Amino acid sequence: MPFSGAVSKLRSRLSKGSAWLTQDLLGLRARRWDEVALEELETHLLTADVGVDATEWLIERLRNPSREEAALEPVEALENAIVELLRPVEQPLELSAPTRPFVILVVGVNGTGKTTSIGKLATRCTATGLSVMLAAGDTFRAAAVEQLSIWAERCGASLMAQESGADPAAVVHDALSSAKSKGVDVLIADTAGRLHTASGLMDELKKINRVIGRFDDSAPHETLLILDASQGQNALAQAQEFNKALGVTGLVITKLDGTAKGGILLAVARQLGIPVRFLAVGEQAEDLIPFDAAEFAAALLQSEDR
Ligand SMILES: Nc1nc2c(ncn2[C@@H]2O[C@H](COP(=O)(O)OP(=O)(O)OP(=O)(O)O)[C@@H](O)[C@H]2O)c(=O)[nH]1
Ligand SMILES: [Mg+2]
Repeated sequence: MPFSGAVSKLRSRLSKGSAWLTQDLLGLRARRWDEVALEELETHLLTADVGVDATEWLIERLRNPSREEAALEPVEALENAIVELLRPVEQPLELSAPTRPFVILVVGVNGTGKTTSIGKLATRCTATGLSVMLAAGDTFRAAAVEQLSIWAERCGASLMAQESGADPAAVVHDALSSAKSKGVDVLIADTAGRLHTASGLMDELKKINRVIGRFDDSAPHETLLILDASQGQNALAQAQEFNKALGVTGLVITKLDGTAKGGILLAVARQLGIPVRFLAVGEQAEDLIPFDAAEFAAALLQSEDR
């Protein structure tokens, strides 16, 4: 099984990036959640990108535990609360659509890991027997097509690309038309990185969206925003703007193997409520892990397998 051992991998990768709660909470492990400990926790959460909303929610949850929760060890009670907070955004990506292909439009700011995540996702799809086409909608960077074609070749996906500088909406249109005629199962469209504050570039994405919608009014079936966890609270601002412009239906949180504090997931869950489809913990195909709230909480707190 190429994708087994996700929990232990997540755990070891997060700890490589000195998992925020593991480190920060070691000193709290033996205590009760009294006001002093809660205050200390609050500071840790705020400095770990958790954000004010999610932090307040967690602190309130621990301050007013149910009877069963009050009997738990402090870290266990925190883990429970984190799972409860994250559960609503644990919604796996189901590749089912009324028509074929299932269309995934991938967006995000520069360098967050869009193209790499597409490669990993395509690999997952082809490994389960689905036919995949990649559309090179990043016509801005010449190297982008090359990068995508390496992934396509490696996993057996087909690739639709045009010369650099071409209209990305036209690339996606041609790819859709080809995918439809060939009966391809999944079409994944890459796009150039862009700042969420650049309105002209956001309009370009809306145009791609319209072109896809004209082809198939149920598409795109997934608008996937790629967020770099190491960008902390800025990732939240990105999500808000992309969501406003396009209606984001799923998130991939990348680079959780780096120096990221990981708390951004809690902020995203509390403030946006957009489904988190995958976590990325490295550059290889197998480093894309379907999001599981309990696994993530356990990995963060480095607790034992349950
Ligand atoms: N450590 C680590 N590196 C990652 C991860 N995801 C992507 N990268 C690396 O981050 C860099 C940027 O990734 P790309 O996939 O090119 O990002 P992009 O969003 O397509 O970038 P642009 O197209 O330039 O906007 C590359 O060096 C990737 O290998 C991850 O989960 N962990
Ligand atoms: Mg790219």
